[in-house]
Amino acid sequence: MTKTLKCFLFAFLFGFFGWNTTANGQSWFDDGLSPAFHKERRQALRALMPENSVAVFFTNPIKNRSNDTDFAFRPNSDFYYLTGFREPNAVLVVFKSPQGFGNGSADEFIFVPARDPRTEQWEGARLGVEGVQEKLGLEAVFLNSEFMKSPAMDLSKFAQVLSPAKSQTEGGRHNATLNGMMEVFYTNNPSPAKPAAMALDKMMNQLRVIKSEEELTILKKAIEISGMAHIEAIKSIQPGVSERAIQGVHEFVHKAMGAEDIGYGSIVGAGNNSCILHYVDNDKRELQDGVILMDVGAEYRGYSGDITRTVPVKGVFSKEEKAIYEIVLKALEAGTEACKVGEDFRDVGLVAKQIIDKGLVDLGIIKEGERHPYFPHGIGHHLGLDVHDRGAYGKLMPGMVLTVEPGIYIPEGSNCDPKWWKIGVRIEDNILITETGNLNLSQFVPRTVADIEKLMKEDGVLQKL
Ligand SMILES: [Mn+2]
Repeated sequence: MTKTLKCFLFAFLFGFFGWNTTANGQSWFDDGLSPAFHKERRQALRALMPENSVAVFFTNPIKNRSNDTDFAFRPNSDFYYLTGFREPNAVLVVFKSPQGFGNGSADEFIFVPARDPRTEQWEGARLGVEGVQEKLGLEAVFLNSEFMKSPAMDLSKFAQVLSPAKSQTEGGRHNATLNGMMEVFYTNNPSPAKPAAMALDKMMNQLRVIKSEEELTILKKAIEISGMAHIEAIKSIQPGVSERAIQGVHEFVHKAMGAEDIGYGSIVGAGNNSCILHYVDNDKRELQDGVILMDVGAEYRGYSGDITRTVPVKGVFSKEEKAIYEIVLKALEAGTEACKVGEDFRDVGLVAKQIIDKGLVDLGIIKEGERHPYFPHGIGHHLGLDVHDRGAYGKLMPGMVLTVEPGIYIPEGSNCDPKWWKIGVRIEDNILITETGNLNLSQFVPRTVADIEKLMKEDGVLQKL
């Protein structure tokens, strides 16, 4: 939209309808985590912080997509976890112990954007200072324009200023070059806005790795939606379909069931594309045969599901596809079984790898003891606000939610009989560790050969259009 058009529309809409202050839900979720949850988590963080320290969290930057339009904003997960606030340009400051300011004292400050009719007309309602106090329960709330002016923001008196690694704030490893340039810039042009960077990673890992009942309720909903989408997609697959249409079925079900977003770029790859681990182009059309691998999850109130199913385009597995599939399924079942309190997650990976290695030897795809490239990734990861969630990988504890996702990928040109080429199979479930064992939260999505072939006989939403 051009600036001129924007100005015209603004004048038009503002002139006729005035300023509507009804919140559109962008600022916070009224059915997400509760203010009490966020408050308790800030208290838990405080308990882990060293004496005379302060922790500073910036939410995510806004990323430009094209000319004057931006990517949809998503808050930084740590920031959201501690506050529930979903607007950009915000800073949270958590003190180990209360700090005096004005006539009182507080052990945490939050700095947020000001309310502004012009901006809200375009981008939706903001909470502002009063809104954050009322809806999110934070008490010491200031405008972000006050951040560096506030006398209490002189952080030099603290023994430690904790803040996330700069690369995390700015968007991860793919921004390494940009971040490096910014680092050089900030070194040569010291900015008072940049506190000494010390990673809060370990503390946040410890807090976020165990899910509370309140989080589990939301995470289970995200997984339920993701699973329902898989079932509808599996039913919709038949010869002639495109990867994109199947992606659309997943994301349609997500939206229809109330998910606000996808948890990560949807992966829908058929034939040789099933062998590309993070394939997100999804642009192959007129699928006729082979397998189609779908690694797709919905994001619901910030939490992501992460389910993978691999099914035959024709509705029936070929002999070779079935042979590979059965090995991966066996590895999934053994890996899931091994997910118990006190077990080491790395051992879960070894259990699955041994089954895959033996299966490949039995089929003559590799020789005994041969190193091979057909299972190149880890067995799984923590799942939560981030699809690859925070947390160390060691002994399993109750309240952890992890994925188990073995796979075998044999791309065209591999060093084996060409009859195995273009078969990529991954099966992924979401596992909650309990006191007595585990709960497979994506159990309801069919995964055996028989159950998948049976489900594929049904019509899906694509056939009903
Ligand atoms: Mn995964």
